[in-house]
Amino acid sequence: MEKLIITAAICGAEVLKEHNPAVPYTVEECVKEALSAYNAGASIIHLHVRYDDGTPTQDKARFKEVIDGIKAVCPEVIIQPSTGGAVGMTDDERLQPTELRPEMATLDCGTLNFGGDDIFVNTENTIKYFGKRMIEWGIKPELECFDKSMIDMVLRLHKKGFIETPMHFDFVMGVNGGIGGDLRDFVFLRGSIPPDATYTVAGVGRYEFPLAMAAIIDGGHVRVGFEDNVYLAKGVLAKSNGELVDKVVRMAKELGRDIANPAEARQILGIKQLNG
Ligand code: KMH
Ligand code: ZN
Repeated sequence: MEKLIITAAICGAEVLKEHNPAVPYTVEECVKEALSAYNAGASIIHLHVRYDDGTPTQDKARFKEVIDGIKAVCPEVIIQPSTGGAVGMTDDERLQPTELRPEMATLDCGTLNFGGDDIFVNTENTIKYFGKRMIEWGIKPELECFDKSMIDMVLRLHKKGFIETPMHFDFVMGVNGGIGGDLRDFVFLRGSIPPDATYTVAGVGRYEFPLAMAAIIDGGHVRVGFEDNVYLAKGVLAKSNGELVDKVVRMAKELGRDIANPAEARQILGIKQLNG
């Protein structure tokens, strides 16, 4: 079976130190968390950035500071900035980190309720705009799908030339407003992507490790990290993103699945252009 790519979503835009004091805000904290995840076996860092007080930002300069810091300590890791940012940001605000020409970036593939009164807006035109930018600039999109309808959107926009193959999906499962995180939901999404596509699964909260297990068995890939879940086990806060990655590595080892390093991850995902 293909080696397992582990993505660490180290920070997110919504999770706070109140949820887990190890959630990183400062540049130094982000670098430390990225390094802990990389040392544990992550080959991709999915990156949001914050100001020092925890406020999420898509500011290009802040991204550059954090990316430079991460590259100084683990130069080979793949850095995947978010273009989702936080609810309420404009398209151009969200796209700022793509100006740094990263190898990868997320591309959110539909609109959904996002807890309480929030709506995470990704209109068809937004997705086309982001998709076109990523093709032009040689950035591999991670196609974030929070529901089955978003996979259908991807397949339609691929036919229209806004998304290229080979496609790499991220099933984000268990967000209030998106698809749930049960095994039947996973099987439904997994069976809805083209045979030559790759995927990673990001289970939110209590779904993180059961869905990781399903993807390990299925030959898919796994995302973990504070953005999705702050617990190592029920009632036990993770001390670092590295602890969450390490748990996935242990699960994979038990099941006989080897872990991909960043060079192997690039090969599996068909990342040709070493941007950034
Ligand atoms: N923070 C969410 C509203 C992404 O990174 O592209 C969006 C998000 C998706 O986290
Ligand atoms: Zn994100």
